[in-house]
Amino acid sequence: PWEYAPAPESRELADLKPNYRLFVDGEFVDGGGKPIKTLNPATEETLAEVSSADLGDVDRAVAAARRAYDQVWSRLPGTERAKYLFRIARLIQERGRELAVLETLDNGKPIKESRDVDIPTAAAHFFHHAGWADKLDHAGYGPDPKPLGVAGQVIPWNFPLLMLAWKIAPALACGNTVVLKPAETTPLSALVFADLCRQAGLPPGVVNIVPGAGDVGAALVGHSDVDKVAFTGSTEVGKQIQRTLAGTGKKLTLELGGKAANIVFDDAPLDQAVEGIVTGIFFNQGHVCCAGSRLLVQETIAEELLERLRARVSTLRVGDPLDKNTDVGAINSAEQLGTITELAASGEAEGATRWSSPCELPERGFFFAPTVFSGVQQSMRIAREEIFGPVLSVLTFRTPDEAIAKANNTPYGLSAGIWSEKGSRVLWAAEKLRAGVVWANTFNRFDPAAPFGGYRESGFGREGGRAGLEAYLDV
Ligand code: TXE
Repeated sequence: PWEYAPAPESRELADLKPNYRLFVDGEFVDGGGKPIKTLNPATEETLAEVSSADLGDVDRAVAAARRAYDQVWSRLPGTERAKYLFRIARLIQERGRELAVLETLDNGKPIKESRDVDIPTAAAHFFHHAGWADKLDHAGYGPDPKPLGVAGQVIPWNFPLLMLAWKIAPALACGNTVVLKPAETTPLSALVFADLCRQAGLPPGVVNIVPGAGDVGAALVGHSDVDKVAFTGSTEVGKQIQRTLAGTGKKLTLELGGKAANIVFDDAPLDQAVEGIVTGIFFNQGHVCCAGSRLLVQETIAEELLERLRARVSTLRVGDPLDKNTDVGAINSAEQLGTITELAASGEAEGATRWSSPCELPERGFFFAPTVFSGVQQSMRIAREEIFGPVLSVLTFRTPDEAIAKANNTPYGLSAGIWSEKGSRVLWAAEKLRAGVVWANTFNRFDPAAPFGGYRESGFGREGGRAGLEAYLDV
């Protein structure tokens, strides 16, 4: 819904290079950590060398956030905070092309996705929360609902700018200040965002960005002067953070992995379902926590659906992420490519039938052909573990009850999809599915007004909507 304004001519990507440093107290500064080399995963070339934080830098960033909280941000009326959020949202739009290209270079995602999904949805998130900032007093929380203080936020590499927006927009809207650590393989758009905060005239210290590896994240979330922790990433690290924070009284939200079921009933509109299945698993190379990675299809239509699915997947263009026609880009890192390769091999070894798109993969860069496994059993690793890549596991069911039982047979519970023309069946299934988000006859749709978050090992707390605000307020 948000239109692009042309990027200012003067802001060539090269001009930004000097700013690939930490952003602390409104300034770009060199960090004490070992610099991070970030690659273009589509070419394996070094994109930029980014200064990394050490523990002293984390201290300085948290202190700056505390000062900004005490002296400026928590004292500003909501109407004033709203203006800053609006300005940031507009600047994301104005610098949308620059951000989209940078995101695609650093992450490997197709430019049509960064251009049409990541960047506009990030802007939408700031617009939405700008709208909340001056209405919190009237939202039924009582007068003057209190912000929590300094938020320590750690984000992953799959949607670098969008995850930043999900974290920073509600925090600022409610009057908190922020120290955010981007993922080590995708730090660049967060630093352009920092530049954009300066451009917006945001008071120094309200937003601080500290690139670094997991040790920097651990130092940040464990810091004694951080009041609220928000983490998106692996279930393993999420559990570790939960253990670290036990007994500290800090507020915590975790958005972790998933193994979503995408359920196709025999009365589903099949062509529409095929599109939804493709979006569900091949969007962003499957690097999506809510990806529809388990397709559950009713036995009577399984053969026909699979045939149509394979034909459709064969048409996906895999390759250069900067090409506007590319559907599936590069895997973000050699490490992630290794994980996907290993899990796919386990699927074959455990007896599932492997089919891969006949596409030609580029010689350089980290690429993986879109792959569909059929004949998958619930006990197989590819049915249980998060692959986080363009690999779909297809299981079948006979009755609706069996579909629900299989869908819920996972320690995760982030999302699910239902394909059926029958409204009563959709409502019945949505109620039975243990998942934070249930899509019906669509998949992977995001809206800042809709709360997003998991059940069980997918984490707790919500981002977006009113529930997302409450994670940053004492009500
Ligand atoms: O995640 P990590 P990784 C899943 C996905 C993927 C797997 C591993 O299955 O294959 O996790 O990915 C920071 N304290 N998801 O290794 O390590 C780290 O620097 C504090 C699903 O990239 O969890 C980065 O900024 N922070 C997921 C962030 O945590 C720590 C998205 C995520 O990295 C830390 C990503 C520590 N001890 C991966 N250790 C989703 N829910 O969307 C690392 N970090």
